[in-house]
Amino acid sequence: MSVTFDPTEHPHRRRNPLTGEWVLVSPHRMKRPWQGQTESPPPHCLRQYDPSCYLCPGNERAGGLVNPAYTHTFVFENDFAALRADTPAGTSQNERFFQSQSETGVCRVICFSPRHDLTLARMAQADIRRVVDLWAEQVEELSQDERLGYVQLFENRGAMMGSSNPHPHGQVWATGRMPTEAAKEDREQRAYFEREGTPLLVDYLCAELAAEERVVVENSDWAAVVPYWAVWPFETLLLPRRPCRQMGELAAAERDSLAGILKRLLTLYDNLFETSFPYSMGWHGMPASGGDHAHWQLHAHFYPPLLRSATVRKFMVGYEMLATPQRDLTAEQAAERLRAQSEIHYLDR
Ligand code: H2U
Ligand code: ZN
Repeated sequence: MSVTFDPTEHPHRRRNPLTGEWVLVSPHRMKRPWQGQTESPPPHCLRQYDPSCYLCPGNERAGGLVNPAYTHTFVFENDFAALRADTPAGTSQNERFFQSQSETGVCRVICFSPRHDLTLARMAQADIRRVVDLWAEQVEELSQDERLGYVQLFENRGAMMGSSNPHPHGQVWATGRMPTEAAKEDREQRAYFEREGTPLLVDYLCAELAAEERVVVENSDWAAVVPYWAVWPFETLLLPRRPCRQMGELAAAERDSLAGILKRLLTLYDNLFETSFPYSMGWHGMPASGGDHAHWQLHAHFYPPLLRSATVRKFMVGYEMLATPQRDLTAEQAAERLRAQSEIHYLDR
């Protein structure tokens, strides 16, 4: 006897329309026991100023330069930059097995606050707004440089995600060529736009707002959803409601409401396991050069590794590395868990 397919019960796969890739969802599997590795939670009670921190105001960095006594945000060229603006052009594209292309670029570090002990979640909304402005400025400035084709803003938050320092900071890397993830999204968004005449993610957000079940937070300009095709347990996608290709196109009111929704989303994250929630996040927007990019819709991805608690993370190993990403908790369940959290930060209660 065959039973009918029920995506809340039965294993299935879901397609990510931004990349064309699939994720395997196994909803029946959440109760499996865990006797593997647990992580140490991040330290509580950091000092507001740490004399040994290379990002705190007035301190010396590894390269010997001294940070100014900055009072809000601060950007500097990465002292150990992975890319250089003066890399000579060259390729070995005729090689069958040993292809290489020179890559030009710029790497900067962005301090979000002079306060060593804060995170974006715990900063005042007006101070998060300054970070939004700085992100937009960096993208605008680097996009002017004709050697640069794509500007990637990101933040590694927490030691679990490889962040080198708890001081609130992110990075910007700009490259001559489109990086892998942006290139996939460019391809899929372009194909959708050519077919439908509207940006993929504008239509997608309309569908999510109508469905409601994966929406985590929303305001007049923005919404965050656990995307239907999420791979990480509590992954979210943050989207503007109106068509907007890049951060520089955001009006003042949209920057304020972005700061507001970021604070709310990150507070839900921290409250979920009552820990400073680790994640890698980053912005994807239209490339820096060539064409009107009407198919592009600005968005931020949040990829947090935690699965069950502050100390049990999801490992992307085995089947994920060799076959396809897999998840147990469904996107709908994850969104419901996040929505159920208080919007008051657990450290402020
Ligand atoms: P994380 O975002 O992974 O924490 O990286 C911080 C960056 O800061 C890292 O790329 C740079 C590192 O190269 N850095 C400096 O530029 N100067 C320093 O004094 C230490 C770290
Ligand atoms: Zn610091």
